[in-house]
Amino acid sequence: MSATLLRKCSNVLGSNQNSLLKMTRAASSCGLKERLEDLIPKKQAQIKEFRKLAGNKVVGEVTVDMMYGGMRGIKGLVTETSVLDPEEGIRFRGYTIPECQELLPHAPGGEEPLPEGLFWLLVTGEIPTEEQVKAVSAEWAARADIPSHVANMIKNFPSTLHPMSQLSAAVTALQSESKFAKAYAEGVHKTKYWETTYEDAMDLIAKLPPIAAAIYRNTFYDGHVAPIDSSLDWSANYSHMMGFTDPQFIELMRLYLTIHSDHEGGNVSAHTTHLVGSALSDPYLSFAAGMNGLAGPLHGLANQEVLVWLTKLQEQLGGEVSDSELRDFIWNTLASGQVVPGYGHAVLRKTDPRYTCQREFALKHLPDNAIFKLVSQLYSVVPDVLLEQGKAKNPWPNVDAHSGVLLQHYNLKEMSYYTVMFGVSRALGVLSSLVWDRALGLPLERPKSMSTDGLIKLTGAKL
Ligand code: AMX
Repeated sequence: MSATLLRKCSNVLGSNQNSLLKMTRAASSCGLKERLEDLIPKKQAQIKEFRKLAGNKVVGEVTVDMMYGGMRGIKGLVTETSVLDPEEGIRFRGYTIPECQELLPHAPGGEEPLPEGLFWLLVTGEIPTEEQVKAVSAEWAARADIPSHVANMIKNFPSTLHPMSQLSAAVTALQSESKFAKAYAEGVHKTKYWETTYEDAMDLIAKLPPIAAAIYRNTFYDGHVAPIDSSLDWSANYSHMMGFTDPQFIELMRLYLTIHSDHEGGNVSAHTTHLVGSALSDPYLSFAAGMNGLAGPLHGLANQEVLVWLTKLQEQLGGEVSDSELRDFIWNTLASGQVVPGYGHAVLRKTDPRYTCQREFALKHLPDNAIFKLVSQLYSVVPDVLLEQGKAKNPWPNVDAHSGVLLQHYNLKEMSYYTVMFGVSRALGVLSSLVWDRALGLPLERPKSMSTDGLIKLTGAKL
């Protein structure tokens, strides 16, 4: 550890540093923050130069249908952390999911990537070393304390309050800890915004497992949450706090928390976090807003909806189901004006690679599981029905078609909780983007809207 690094870390800790362990944790954080300090001016200079050269180049067109059609296909956002190709699926900083599985550090004896490594990759664009990833794990464990008002608030929520509402409310209440809000109130210079955004992002990511675990334990069990173990990684701690210690479940969590993290900038949770952050609302408020969007059934809540739908299907049709019975069930869903949850996507036009890697996990670890077999059978039936119906642009499964069955297998049966886990993972993507938003000085987001009358006039349409 260099002298400068140590000095910085001492500053972070202040005068009440009480152990070498604490100092090492702070130093590790400085590693990632220092990397950013190095990268940010380079990116700022690149964008300045690029805008000088190409600032007035046209990158797309906007049609009337796009305006009424949820802005599909309009290129209007810059997001550095990941890009979604309709045919290929997600790339995190240029790396596909299989590449991340191979290249990102694993836990000892494990095969799945540690989400800490994915976070480092999203923030810096670089594959971290094992040491760097261990340092992030230690850092997050060290920052995981939640204030008593948030712990008490969660304890007092009625178990009838949806876990996503609990998450959103708890994160909003955690805003009392925002270093960004404090620095802003004290008049910090705008060039320094990213530094406290980074601190808030690290704190919030660290505190999400204890918050999410408390929501789980309070809503469905006795409220007891195991304490943070500073020797464990983020996913292992989250699993233990929820009450799950099976090493295979913890491996699943590492995969789950990695693949749900980011899906470029336009999806509802990422876009909302970015939009709210653009008003300089702090990372807690921005992320809570993103979680309110993730809680919608067309977005993150689809993982709950899939299980609810599968359960109905099993109740109605029993265990062994023929393809033709499945087809009828799917057609009934469509005829009643509902969507088939877990299928379709606003951008993707092929099977979601996040579905595929979960399927591979299932083939390896639970090939004989009855619901997995049903999910596989649906994979061979649903796309044909959706194609025959001819409405959905993408008849293939998305991430949510598969996640629930894996959780069910390891006894995490409470479907209404599934979107909270998605949310814990999503923090990695949207908060690393928020750090870059402030580092690049992205302004208040404010697209132009028009009325129908104004559009008719503009297009000269004769009605
Ligand atoms: N079942 C039934 N109908 C579907 C469908 C599905 N799975 N997917 C799309 N459609 C319908 C749409 O509802 C729309 O119907 P309309 O013309 O009557 O309004 C039509 O097909 C065209 O839609 P699209 O352009 O293909 O999709 P979209 O971009 O408007 O919406 C999505 C994308 C994901 C909301 C949609 O596919 C859907 O509702 N899927 C089911 C819910 C789901 O799985 N959501 C999770 C997505 C992933 C995530 O964010 N976690």
